[in-house]
Amino acid sequence: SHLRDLFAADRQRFSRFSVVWNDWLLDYSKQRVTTETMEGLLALWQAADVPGWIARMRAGEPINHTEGRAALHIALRHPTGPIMHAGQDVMPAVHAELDKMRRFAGEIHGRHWRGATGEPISDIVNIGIGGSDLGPRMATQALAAFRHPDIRVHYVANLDGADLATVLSTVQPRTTLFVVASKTFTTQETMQNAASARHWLVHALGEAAVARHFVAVSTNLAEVARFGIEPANAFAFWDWVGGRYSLWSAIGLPLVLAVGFDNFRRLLAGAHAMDEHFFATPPAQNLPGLLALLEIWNSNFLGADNRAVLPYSQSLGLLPRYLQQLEMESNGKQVDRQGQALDCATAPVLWGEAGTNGQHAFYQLIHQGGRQVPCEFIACRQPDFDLPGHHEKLLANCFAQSEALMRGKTLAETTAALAASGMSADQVAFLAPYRSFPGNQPSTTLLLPRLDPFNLGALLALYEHKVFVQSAIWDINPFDQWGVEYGKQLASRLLPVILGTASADQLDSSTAGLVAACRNPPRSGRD
Ligand code: G6Q
Repeated sequence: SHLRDLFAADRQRFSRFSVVWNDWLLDYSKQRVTTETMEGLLALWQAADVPGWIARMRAGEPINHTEGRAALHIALRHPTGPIMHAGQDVMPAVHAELDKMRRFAGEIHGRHWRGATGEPISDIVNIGIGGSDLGPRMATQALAAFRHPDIRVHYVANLDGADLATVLSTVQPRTTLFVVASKTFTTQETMQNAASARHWLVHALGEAAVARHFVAVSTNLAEVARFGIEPANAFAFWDWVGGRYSLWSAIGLPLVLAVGFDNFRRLLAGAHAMDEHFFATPPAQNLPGLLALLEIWNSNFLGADNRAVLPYSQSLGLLPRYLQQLEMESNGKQVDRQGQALDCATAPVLWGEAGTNGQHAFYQLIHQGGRQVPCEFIACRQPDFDLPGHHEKLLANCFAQSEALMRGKTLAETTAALAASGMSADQVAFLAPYRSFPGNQPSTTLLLPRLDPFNLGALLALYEHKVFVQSAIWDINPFDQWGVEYGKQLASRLLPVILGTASADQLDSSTAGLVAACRNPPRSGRD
């Protein structure tokens, strides 16, 4: 069926296929589903034992079975009451670490923490990559309206020296604090950037300055000490927190410094509110559950191989990048929990960009490219930066796009419209095929009241749980990442060849050719 026909046949379609949670609205009436489809999808919730998986996660069982670890990020935003892991309540340690973050942020914001020359800190540089970068980086931009006025927070991730060098060119050693964020404290990119930053600081202020200008966030406190960061300046988290699920832990420290601890607390409260909703709500009203099931419908049944996330919020501009890691690293798997190859697709390719910018770039393909591109629109009723005349236009663009993608424009409609504009019959016949739109492109729209710490926390927890529901249905482990580990190993193997201390003999001809071309510029045979 075509979505325009489904809407024409049912005046109640919006109320039938939309859900309200607090002051949020999830409208999935523009998805290609019927009541019958939804009944079938909702049955998957029980068939895959999603309630059982939720119970196992909450009980701290090692559901990350390939690494023998629990996945207890929900504990990081749990306010009171025990959460058990290996026979111990983790909550006292969680709260102690939060308290340490609160005190530290108080010292920086109160200008009590001084750099080696006695000046207060004005710039924070977070050095981390992947899960130790994307979450706080995205959230710092998302909460730009809540930024502390005296503190600028920068993020450096890439091994490419251009990343660190450009940030260092904008800050002063005397007033800069580096946060070295790494769960393992062995990641090549982070260790290289941290060593270069340390060198830059020591060159300007001397070795003794390190204690006032470096703090660390890690589960590996022994390595932190070896790097030369004092235990008092180290913030801990635990192996039951996955990298891409770690924003809520001390990995959120740069965000705390950017927006203050009270706002971080509100972020945690929002995530916890979504946890409670997820745990207690039947699938037909369960926001993470619905998003999970609708994507399974689009990818496993309708054959879509991708999903576009389109926030109509400049502040949420990094959300697609963050979700790329959360969704594709978690569920980009093809081996089930029994070690067998899956015979169905899992996480689709996720991409996206803030609206309205994307409209002037890639939306053309979504409208007329002939591919299925399920779209997820995210909008806020109120703006976070209230410049007169902007927000209503932003919302109009967002809703107009989902409407157009749903309806399309038939050849007959286009022909009539062009004829009415006074065009000649020949011109109309020539142009009409180009100016018609197939429509029937599925989309969901999530309308939030406003972008604030509470709603951001709930939004991110929504996606975490959506990924979890899908992993239960696909029967995969969403908490390991052997592809990332593989990349880490491959680069270490090749480095000695690039440095010229190992031979290229064992390499394939392409890799050997690339290495050789870096040493001696290649020449074209025509020279
Ligand atoms: C996240 C991944 C990966 C990880 C980075 C950084 O879930 O495992 O993105 O976060 O490789 O690792 P470290 O925090 O150990 O430096």
